[in-house]
Amino acid sequence: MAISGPPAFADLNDVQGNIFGGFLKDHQAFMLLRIDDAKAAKFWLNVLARDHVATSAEVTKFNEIFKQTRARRGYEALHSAWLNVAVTAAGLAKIGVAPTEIALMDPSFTTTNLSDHARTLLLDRGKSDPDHWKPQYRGSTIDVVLILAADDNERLEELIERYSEHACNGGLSIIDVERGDARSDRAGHEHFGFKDGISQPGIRELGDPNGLPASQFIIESSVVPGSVPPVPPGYAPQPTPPVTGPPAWCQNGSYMVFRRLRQYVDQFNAFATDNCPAHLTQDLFRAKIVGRYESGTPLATMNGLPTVDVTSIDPVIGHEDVEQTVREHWNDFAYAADPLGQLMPAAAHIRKTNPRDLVGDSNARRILRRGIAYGKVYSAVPESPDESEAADRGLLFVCYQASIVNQFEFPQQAWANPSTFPVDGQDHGQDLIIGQTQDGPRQFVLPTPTARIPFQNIAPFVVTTGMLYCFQPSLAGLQALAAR
Ligand code: N7H
Repeated sequence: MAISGPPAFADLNDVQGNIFGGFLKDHQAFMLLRIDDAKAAKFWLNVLARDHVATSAEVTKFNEIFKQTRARRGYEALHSAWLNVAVTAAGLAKIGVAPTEIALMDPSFTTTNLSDHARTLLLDRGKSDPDHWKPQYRGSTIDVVLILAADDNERLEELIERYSEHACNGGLSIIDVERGDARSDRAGHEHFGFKDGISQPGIRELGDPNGLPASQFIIESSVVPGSVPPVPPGYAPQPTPPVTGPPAWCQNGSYMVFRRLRQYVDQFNAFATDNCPAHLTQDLFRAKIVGRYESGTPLATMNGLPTVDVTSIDPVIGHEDVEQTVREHWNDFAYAADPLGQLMPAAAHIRKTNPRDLVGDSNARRILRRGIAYGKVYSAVPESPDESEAADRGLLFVCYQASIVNQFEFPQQAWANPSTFPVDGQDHGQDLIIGQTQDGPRQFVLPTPTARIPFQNIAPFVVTTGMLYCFQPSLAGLQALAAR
């Protein structure tokens, strides 16, 4: 079999690897670092960019070869480890980027008080209030985030040790290390039990003719001052035009949103059990909340496939023969055929976060999701305390985009949180996975052919315990920053 790589796209050699490649590793670490010595840190950033940072070209090519090799041999023969680096606005200031330059970047990235921003804009309140976040996220001491990824725990531990020393020698100190580990019992599933990472936007430049332009996820061009038109003899020189775009070193970089989201699995299960209407199975009621069954099968008619049987149990579990066909059409659906949400409720998580054909700008809001689970798998009959509901587990939510305001924040703020979205004069409720309200209690409406069943006063199952807005410069961008 011939090994084929992704198509040529010159910038892939400059863009960091997790952005377009996706590390796809079961073990990842986010090292939260503070810059103590700016000069040493710049030297360290330069060394990282030159010798350590994985590029999107490397990661996409590796992922492609990995898949082909696994398909041919039937086992995972190839291994790799990756490193990427991201910087906060505070970190940029510490290495000497002028406030006037930082001010040209995404306005949410440059916010000086992320806690207030999260509280007022994303509605992180109550248990999610920034006052309750892990202490390291409450100040603005985090300057740099190192993202490490490996296939197994031992290799990741080695990387953490190696790069801790590397960072300390480079004038930084370690504030904390967030560990992410894929579920060992159900690969690719998050802690509530659902398969995750199914719907990702395709990228046109990477060979997907229906994909979105790369410029939606990386800063493609920056407008720099200069270019004063030539002045004919005898005329006064023209003033330099104002800078209107991000600084030049932002080119090929991407904004990384990091949200540490704790999941209360027992509360999610209890809500589903206590409220499941008589005409639905548990499986189906849970699927109505997310928009997909645990297996990933959407509650929507996939083009080219018969209508999903929404009266039965998860159609994929126990039906391995249909799995491949269903997988091929997993994202091939729209909502116009189900305007009232009788198949998939309007407030289902995936319908709120990507309303597809329901709104004109849905594609413009899309993000590249790169999160990973953290904590031990929940058990209703725990054999150790870390399997109990009291243990901390959830999702290290990570996404990349060219604009935090227009992409990550917009769907959370305008779609997931308001009960009135989609706008048709009715209340649909919040997205019960991530939706938040001004004053706590949430609601959810389940449309059926005969009635709209409301559920009221629903406490959150997902609680924010920390967050960061970062920028992941390109390799050239890192070197330009280091050279200042
Ligand atoms: Fe979500 N979940 O397990 O219920 N998400 N998500 N998410 N999410 C998706 O299609 C989940 C979170 C999106 O294109 C699936 O890949 C959980 C945040 C978007 O059709 C599942 C948490 C934001 C999509 C989950 C969480 C989003 C999506 C289906 C937190 C952004 C794609 C699998 C603990 C603000 C929608 C898939 C589309 C899918 C879950 C967080 C956004 C199962 C548990 C914070 C855009």
